[in-house]
Amino acid sequence: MRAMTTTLTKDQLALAEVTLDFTEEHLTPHAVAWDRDKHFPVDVLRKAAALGLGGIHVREDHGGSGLTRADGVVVLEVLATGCPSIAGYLSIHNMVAWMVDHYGDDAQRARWLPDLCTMAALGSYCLTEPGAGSDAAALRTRAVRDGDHYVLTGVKQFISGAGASRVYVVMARTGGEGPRGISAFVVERDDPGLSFGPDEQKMGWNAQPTRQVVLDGVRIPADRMLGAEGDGFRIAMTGLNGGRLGIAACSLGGGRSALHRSLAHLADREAFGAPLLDAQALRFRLADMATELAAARALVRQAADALDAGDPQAPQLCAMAKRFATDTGYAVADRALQLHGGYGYLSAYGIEKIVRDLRVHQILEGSNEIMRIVVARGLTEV
Ligand code: FAD
Ligand code: 2MC
Repeated sequence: MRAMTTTLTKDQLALAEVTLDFTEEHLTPHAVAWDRDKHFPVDVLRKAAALGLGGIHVREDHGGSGLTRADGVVVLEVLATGCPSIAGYLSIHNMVAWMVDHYGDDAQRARWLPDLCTMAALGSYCLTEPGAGSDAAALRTRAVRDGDHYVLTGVKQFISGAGASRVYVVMARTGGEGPRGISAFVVERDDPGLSFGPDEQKMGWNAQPTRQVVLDGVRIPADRMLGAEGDGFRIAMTGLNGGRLGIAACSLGGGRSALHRSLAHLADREAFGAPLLDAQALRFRLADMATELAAARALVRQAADALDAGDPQAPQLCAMAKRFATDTGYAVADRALQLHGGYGYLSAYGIEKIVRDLRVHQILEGSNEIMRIVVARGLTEV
């Protein structure tokens, strides 16, 4: 899986090499067992952080790597060839770290970034609620000002890393209805009144916890607010632009792994007196899988460049890339399962796990229907 014909820079190729070595040593051999045992390997995440992957887009003064989005999608794609679930969590953690870096003041950056970058502290992103998923601006968690404090009350649903994380970026309502009434806060795991629901039983993404975050009168100092009052929705959405690229890259990695496993399987498996790889119908299928992944990768990189350049069309491009790459990654993984015959259906081969892991990428960080809404709005506003 080392060879990759791309337009990567020399530095990006070196980054991909280092990340692949890490992936092959620390992720790939364990991914099936972590999925089976629902094990969240925090020790391995900290090893990734030692390579600079805990603060990929964080500035260097507090321990970040200061890399671009174009670099980040290379890293996440490679990590996801080993385990999409762990790469997906790393993408979310890095979204949180970037939000603290980008919107935090000096004191906030100094307080949270060093531990986020080493992953001594893990991060979680808390937007979704039981009654507000796609329509995120309808969220009902309230933050009420009380002297020098805010008191937060509400429930956040489906929070990745919840319970294990120490730093929670929570979007809560400080004003009236709609997006402008929302502010962003950092809540810490030890803040009194914070608790967690049970770990959800899921189809995939089993190597990381997904739990409710329950805020029952959590009283935090006013200096926990990120950015200004009323800026929370914009902060949340800006974070998600990069997050959506990360999830898109994870789908590319899962799809790439499924493709390479299929190639190896068809070369090895004999039927009707010849390796299955000799069958043109199957070779054509591999060719289509490779072509579609390459097209998705090009779009992901274009969107990453747009985000790096501050292009006003970047949110739409990130949405296009998320929609297209997550649909493509899933379709490629599903076809890879078929190419494996009955073995694809067995857990030990790792293919059905990739299918299960990639399925949720079409739903989270904005479902693919919501991505179409974002893209279409961009078209009609031009
Ligand atoms: P709904 O909003 O109820 O949507 C149901 C269906 O209707 C979907 O297919 C949707 O696309 C479609 N739909 C909705 N509105 C429209 C429309 N206007 N037009 C067309 N179709 C529409 N959230 C976080 O904040 N932090 C996390 O860390 C996090 N991690 C997650 C991890 C997992 C494993 C999962 C499953 C979810 C996670 N989420 C997280 C939540 C995720 O972002 C939401 O599930 C997602 O945004 C969809 O919201 P919903 O589930 O409420 O679906
Ligand atoms: N980038 C920058 N700004 C954005 C933006 C984006 N991608 N999307 C919206 N905004 C701004 C928008 O410009 C507007 O700003 P202003 O008030 O200055 O005009 C403001 O945010 C409000 O936006 P809208 O008027 O478009 O708000 P609306 O309520 O109509 O819908 C929608 C916005 C549907 C795009 C948004 O609710 C959405 O993205 N929903 C999906 C929710 C989601 O992605 N959840 C993911 C949870 S995290 C997760 O799943 C994980 C695994 C971590």
